[in-house]
Amino acid sequence: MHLLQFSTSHYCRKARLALGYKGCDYITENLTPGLHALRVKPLTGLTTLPVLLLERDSPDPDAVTLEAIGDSSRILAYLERHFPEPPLLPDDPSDRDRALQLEDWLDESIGTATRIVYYQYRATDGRAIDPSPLSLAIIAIVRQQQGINAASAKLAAERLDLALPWIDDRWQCRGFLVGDRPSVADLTAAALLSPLALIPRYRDAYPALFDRIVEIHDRCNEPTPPDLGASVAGAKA
Ligand SMILES: N[C@@H](CCC(=O)N[C@@H](CS)C(=O)NCC(=O)O)C(=O)O
Repeated sequence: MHLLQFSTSHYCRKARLALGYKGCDYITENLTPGLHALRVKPLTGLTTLPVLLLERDSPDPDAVTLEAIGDSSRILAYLERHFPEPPLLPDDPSDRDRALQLEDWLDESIGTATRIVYYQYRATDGRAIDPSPLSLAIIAIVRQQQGINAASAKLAAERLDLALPWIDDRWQCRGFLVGDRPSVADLTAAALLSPLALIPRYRDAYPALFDRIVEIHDRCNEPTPPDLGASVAGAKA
């Protein structure tokens, strides 16, 4: 399998966590933001990454047919169907529905809120993290494309302030967001919240949550993001 990704995207991280959890062999190909659409749109009709490419048998033995799966949740659903062990969905049907609902909420609300808060921070208090012209230009382009400003960041931070105590409490008290083993909900939260480790306000308020994110990365054989490793180690010191 072949994963088309942006190396720093938290949605691509989600796909890698699932591939690692299932023990799949795969290679990654990093695309260049902006130019990526030329490659991706003909494959999926979307411009977003991640995209998983699968080789399919073709009637012509010299040709290879590619199937493209766009969207991280569809990639996880594909993996669950074709690599059922270890499972990423609970056995209990109502827990299973709940895990999929949580995955959708995390994707559509919390993942985007994280992105908004993260890029607002990088453009303001966190500007010194990488003041190179290239980095600042990329941050400016993302903020412009996504309509990120002080007002949208305030709204996004309010969404995170509702979500994070619940996720933190659930992980600390029960170990998992739903059911009694890791599910799509846990992997999605671990991937989509990881950029917040760079922001002292979140790192200081939720040390156990970031420890849990590191544990989930370990379980999925996915390297911990450098910011997260440094943050958690720093918080523990
Ligand atoms: N719901 C999508 C969201 C993916 C997403 O927003 N990807 C961003 C990178 S973090 C992207 O590809 N942006 C480029 C674009 O929209 O053209 C998923 O879960 O895969």
